[in-house]
Amino acid sequence: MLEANDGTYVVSALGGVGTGKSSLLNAITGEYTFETGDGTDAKTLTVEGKIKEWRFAPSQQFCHLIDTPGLVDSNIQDRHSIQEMTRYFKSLENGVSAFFLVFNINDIRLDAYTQNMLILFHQLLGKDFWNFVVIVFTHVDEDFRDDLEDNMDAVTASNDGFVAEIRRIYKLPRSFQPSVIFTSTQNVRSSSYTQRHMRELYMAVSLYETRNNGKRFTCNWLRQILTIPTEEQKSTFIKDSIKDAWSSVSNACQMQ
Ligand SMILES: Nc1nc2c(ncn2[C@@H]2O[C@H](COP(=O)(O)OP(=O)(O)OP(=O)(O)O)[C@@H](O)[C@H]2O)c(=O)[nH]1
Ligand SMILES: [Mg+2]
Repeated sequence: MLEANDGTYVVSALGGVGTGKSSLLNAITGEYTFETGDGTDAKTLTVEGKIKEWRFAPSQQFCHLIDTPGLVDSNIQDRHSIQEMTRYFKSLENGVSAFFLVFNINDIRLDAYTQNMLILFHQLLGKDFWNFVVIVFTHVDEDFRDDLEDNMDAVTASNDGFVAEIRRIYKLPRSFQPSVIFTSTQNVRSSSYTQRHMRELYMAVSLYETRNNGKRFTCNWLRQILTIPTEEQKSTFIKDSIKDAWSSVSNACQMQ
């Protein structure tokens, strides 16, 4: 069993149900590490972390991969999932190198539900969260790549693209230029196309480590949780914060 050390990259996949989070982490490891579903019902139900080698990195690199349940909508189940994620993240001494926000390229609308999900992360984790975000689009399979050109352009369009919209909605500075990776998660062992994208993803994380001067993501909220003496009090505090963040999400929606 591998153990994390200071050089181990810590990465987590976040996003809606069935977008390919578990498949993406599996592609990084080159093996079936996390269970995957069929994209309809939620498959990953708990937060799970594994330390593995980044299989197609240019040099040997270990990574602590954290798979999370897909968020479904603003409801009790999501609150529970976020509570579980918090429990896991607060136990990470070295912080997080990067969060992969995972979307399916066939569904690139920044709909209300996606916006709510992002507002919630923003509220709980703070603005600094965005400095650690890599945006990953799955389902860009090699055979269909040409047909998906329009969708890819719509993501990166500088004025009204997906990334520009995120910048506008969350009032992020122009310097918010996240790495955006378009990939397939399929057949990584045999497909040099998928392998190339896993290297690209690795380079994005490595770039963030350099850009953030080796400082990994943690935030006041997570630090605050660590100082609370008992597990029971921690749990109440986490629940209350999520409730507060959620009500500000609902208020924001009512105002729209
Ligand atoms: N063709 C294709 N299928 C993909 C790709 N990525 C994921 N899938 C399929 O999408 C379905 C859902 O993938 P998962 O990895 O289980 O998605 P998830 O986001 O972990 O889902 P939950 O855990 O339920 O939230 C599976 O059938 C995958 O095989 C991709 O890049 N290309
Ligand atoms: Mg999953």
